[in-house]
Amino acid sequence: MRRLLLQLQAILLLALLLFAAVVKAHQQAYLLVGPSGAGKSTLTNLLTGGSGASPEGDGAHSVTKLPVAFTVQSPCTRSSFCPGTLIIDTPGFWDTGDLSADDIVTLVRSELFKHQLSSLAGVLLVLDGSGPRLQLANALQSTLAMLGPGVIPHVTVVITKADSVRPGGVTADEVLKHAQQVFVAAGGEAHRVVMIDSKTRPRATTIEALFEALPRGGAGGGYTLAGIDDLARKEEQYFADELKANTVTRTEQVPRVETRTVAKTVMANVAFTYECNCQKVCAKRALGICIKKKRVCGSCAGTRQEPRQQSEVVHETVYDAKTITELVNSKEYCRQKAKRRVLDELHRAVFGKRPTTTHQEL
Ligand SMILES: Nc1nc2c(ncn2[C@@H]2O[C@H](COP(=O)(O)OP(=O)(O)OP(=O)(O)O)[C@@H](O)[C@H]2O)c(=O)[nH]1
Ligand SMILES: [Mg+2]
Repeated sequence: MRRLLLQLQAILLLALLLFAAVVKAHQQAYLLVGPSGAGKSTLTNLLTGGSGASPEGDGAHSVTKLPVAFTVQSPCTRSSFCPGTLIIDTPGFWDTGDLSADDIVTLVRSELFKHQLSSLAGVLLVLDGSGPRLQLANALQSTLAMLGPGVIPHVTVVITKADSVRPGGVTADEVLKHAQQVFVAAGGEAHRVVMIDSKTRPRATTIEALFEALPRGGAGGGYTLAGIDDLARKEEQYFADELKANTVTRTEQVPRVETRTVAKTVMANVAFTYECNCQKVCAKRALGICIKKKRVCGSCAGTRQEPRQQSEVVHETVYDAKTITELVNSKEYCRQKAKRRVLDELHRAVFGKRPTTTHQEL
């Protein structure tokens, strides 16, 4: 019975470890960039399965004001994201309000840091395929300026609104072909350009088409944003600071039993003999007269008290001063505080002294 229980425990542990590994494997992030009104937020909602989670606009006004990460909720299939995947929505390239491209990257770093990720599995450059001009070349330039020159292999160009009627009778295929040419000229691969329709096609079909064109951001395959490793280093430094600040030292008297041998003087009864009952008896006679006497005594035994040296084992309670070092708050608390400090620093770097009332919390 005991053995069976142990086996069950081992199986349960293995299953938990497997589950943790699977969840960890799905912890990856995709960044959506592109001009305002292109359909980034619509796509974010489609991918995460959280309809309306990221507010969508009417295409005429810029809506998304800050980069925000959303987590995929829907169950995964062979060709879709799994729960835990992060989709980071961003403001439109040329309509970022008060934020510079650097600010946006700082906030994207902050989102990745919050979710303990150090790289992007892919970047989705979202463009409106219904307009008179795709502006892919410009958008690619902005993407490179924002994320760095090494990002191209990690970019997937997503052309939205495949369903819309284009001016001048241009077909969706022509838009796609043109985009592939521009992307290949910029160093990209043609199969990483995809045209989707988030509105009228079934969600599964759209995700499947998109999924085919995405780079797989598996182990070591992602794009690491410059400066992201510094955040982890900073967190470790702040964690060490917090541990120090939360450590107190006090002295405690700890009792201990000490055993030792001591010399002791005790009075003991000691036996002794002494002369007793002494009398004079005749030792020599001459002519009946005693001419010499001698003293004759008996022997008597007695006891008397005499001092003696004795060793004795004594047990004594003594107190030692012990220095005790302990944390006033848990390690987890220190870790959270260190993370918070890093995030606050990023927040300050972006918003500085500007009023932050309109900004969402980092
Ligand atoms: N017909 C059609 N409309 C779409 C598609 N994708 C997005 N839209 C519409 O395009 C408009 C703009 O979409 P958003 O998702 O808000 O665009 P955005 O890129 O997030 O815009 P900003 O937040 O301003 O940067 C909305 O009215 C969407 O409904 C699509 O595939 N087909
Ligand atoms: Mg948006």
